[in-house]
Amino acid sequence: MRIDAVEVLDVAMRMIEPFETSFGVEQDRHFSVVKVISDGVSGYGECVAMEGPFYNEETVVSAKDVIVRFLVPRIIGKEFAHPSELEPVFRSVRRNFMAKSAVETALWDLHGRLTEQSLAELLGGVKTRVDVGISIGLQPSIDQLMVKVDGYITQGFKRIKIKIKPGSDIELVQAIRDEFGDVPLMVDANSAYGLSDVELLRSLDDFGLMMIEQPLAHDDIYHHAQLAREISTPICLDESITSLDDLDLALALGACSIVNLKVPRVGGLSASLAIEQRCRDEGIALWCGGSLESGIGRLVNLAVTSLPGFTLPGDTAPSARYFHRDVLVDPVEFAAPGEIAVPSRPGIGVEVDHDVLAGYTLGRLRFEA
Ligand code: OSB
Ligand code: MG
Repeated sequence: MRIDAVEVLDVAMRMIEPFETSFGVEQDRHFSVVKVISDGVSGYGECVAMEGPFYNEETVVSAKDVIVRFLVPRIIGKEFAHPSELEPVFRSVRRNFMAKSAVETALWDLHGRLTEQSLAELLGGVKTRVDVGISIGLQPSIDQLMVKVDGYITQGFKRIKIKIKPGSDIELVQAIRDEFGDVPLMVDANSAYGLSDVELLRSLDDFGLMMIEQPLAHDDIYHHAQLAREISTPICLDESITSLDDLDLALALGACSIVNLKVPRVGGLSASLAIEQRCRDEGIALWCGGSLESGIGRLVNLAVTSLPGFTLPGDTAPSARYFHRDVLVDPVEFAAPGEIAVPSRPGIGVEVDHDVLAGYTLGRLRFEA
């Protein structure tokens, strides 16, 4: 495929409700959609960078700058036989994984559409349906959290994840256990604790949690390994794993027994394939995280989850959990309670609804070869 043109759209979508974590609140999703065009066929990719540099170092604006000034010039007018050829092309740009992923996943979608293969097929996916969990943001009160948990259990989500932070942790878990018994439950701290909180973190051991996600700092694999020896709740790393090298370090040190893979956090699907393979080889449990995506990024997550290494339910909820109207012709929905069918049509598998996307689009840059 020769990249004839690239468009970078500024898109704004308001979520149905705010999503609060230990690092902040997000309700208005503002993001770049990258459209790569070859032979009149378009592939789409979504940039999931948040408004501020709090989950990782990227922002909506910084990622767009990297895409427009450093990534688009590396692909425009160029010929690629396969999206895996992008890795060496982008290597000289350090990190900026979400920016790279937006372009890289657009190329995978384009390649799938041009060769009439689904993304899942291209990746080597084996599942036709995937199990889905829910990630619930911090709530204004425990009562409101209980209402949410009740609703999501009723809808059939296969596991419940709640966000925690110092001052909002043990009592939330206790309340859920009291009210909902042994429902599959996990917590995500988004780096809100330190090693000095080991006593508190150890008190979570009594609740039979599936895992605690990213308790310590994003760049602190070493102390996660120390913490893993002090508590019995399995540790899952999210922010700390930005590459296969990070994963190898974490595994060598014993810092985690479970991995949350987010395609954008590691720079795209080639890196995701390598991480999935390593987790499989090492017998490490793996699941697909989410970044409050629109349908474009959501379909990528579903495709990658069809790989055999993804052994636990992911944060890949249906479109309606986030948006009243997604940007796809057919929104992502449950095929059965807690299960989503992996799209089998070419590329990401569902057509982008151009009118709906245009309605959310604030501006557009177009680059021609
Ligand atoms: O840590 O997994 C996280 C959302 C934004 C930033 C970080 C995280 C999250 C989520 C939401 O947990 C997952 C989703 O439903 O998309
Ligand atoms: Mg997380």
